[in-house]
Amino acid sequence: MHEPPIAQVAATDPQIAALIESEAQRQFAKLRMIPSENYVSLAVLEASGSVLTNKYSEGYAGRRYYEGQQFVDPIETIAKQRAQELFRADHANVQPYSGSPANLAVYLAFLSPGDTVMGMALPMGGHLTHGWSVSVTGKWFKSVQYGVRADTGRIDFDEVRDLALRERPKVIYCGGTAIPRTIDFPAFASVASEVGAVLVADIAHIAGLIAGGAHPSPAGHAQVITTTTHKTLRGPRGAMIMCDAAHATAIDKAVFPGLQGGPHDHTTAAIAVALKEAAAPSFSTYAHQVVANAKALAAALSGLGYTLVSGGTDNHLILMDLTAQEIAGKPAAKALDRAGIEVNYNTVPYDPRKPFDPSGLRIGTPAITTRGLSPEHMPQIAAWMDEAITAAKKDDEAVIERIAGNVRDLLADFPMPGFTQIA
Ligand code: DSN
Repeated sequence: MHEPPIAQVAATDPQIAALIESEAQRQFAKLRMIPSENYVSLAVLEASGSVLTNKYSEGYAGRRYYEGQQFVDPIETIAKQRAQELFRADHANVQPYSGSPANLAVYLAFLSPGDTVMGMALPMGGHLTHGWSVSVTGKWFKSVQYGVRADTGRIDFDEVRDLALRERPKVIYCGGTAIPRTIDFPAFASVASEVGAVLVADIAHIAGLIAGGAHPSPAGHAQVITTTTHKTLRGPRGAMIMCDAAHATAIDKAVFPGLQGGPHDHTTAAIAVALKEAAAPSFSTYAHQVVANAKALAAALSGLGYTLVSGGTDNHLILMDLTAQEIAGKPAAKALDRAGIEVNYNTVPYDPRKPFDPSGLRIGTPAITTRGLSPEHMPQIAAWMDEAITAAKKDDEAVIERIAGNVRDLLADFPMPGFTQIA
């Protein structure tokens, strides 16, 4: 049974209602370990499913192009203020629809087509919108990309500095989607200041860890901070841009009217709720537990002989390199999914295989931490992962099915917000 009940969807559209129910059941029964996913609270679910979806609000609080903003204006102002306080920023814009539009707004604010941007290459752990070749950010701008060292799996700041001095980018991005180590914001700030670039910290993956004090903050180092709101931060699907006062007008103009029309007010309200939750002491406990779980899982996987990029993790994610195994990332991820353990296949740095059939697995602990799992559960999860990968190599579906049952039994005792199991 889904909670809150979706009786109206069931009456109007039983087909979609049944699919939503099945997805809720799936989310309850699986170890969801895709590092960019989580479970939002019922409060966040309620706000994002509210009547605010009926409203148009182009513009900003007090300067809208539509009437009827008596309640939307304070909602957006509260969301902005909470973001500014939590991330210690002069200014926040909470309107970007998601992470890619947030990053595009940064390009619009500070670059013209053909200008140079520097970011981490996607296969090294960066993001599409940090200048990767297939993205508009790599097609319309001159993009120069840094990576990690093959021997350490970590960023080499001599390389970053040399590249910046040679290419003189106007914008430098730090952060990404598959970086298992702490991001050294002061080191990036020093390079950016040497070449006069705007430093943008994309903290989408680690925003919740930063809010909870489990990762250093880019505040005071990056002039601009972009983030999604739905990963470790545990809010609705959305994004924010935070910046210093000097860049506020450029960012606001770029988001609206530069790139977007009306903001999604229901999302804004849900972001406000999530930010309130993220400022509570219990969120700091969650953030530290996410990291403790990832470290415990990394230690257990290493102990079983698996190679981890950079040798381990400082944050919420683990990048497992299967190049030495007789199985690639994709079949391993599919077998794990059948075993009730949901991860995603991913490139590893210097991957000899193609991006759609890469050598790695990306594994994260935010969602299982929200469910209440703790470091003592991690050796068992690592053992199941190992068993499932070994079984996949031998086409042993019986083992995989047995693990899925074990996972279901374990998770039955850990509640999921938005779902009540009724026998
Ligand atoms: N697709 C997101 C992730 O999974 O990391 C980043 O945009």
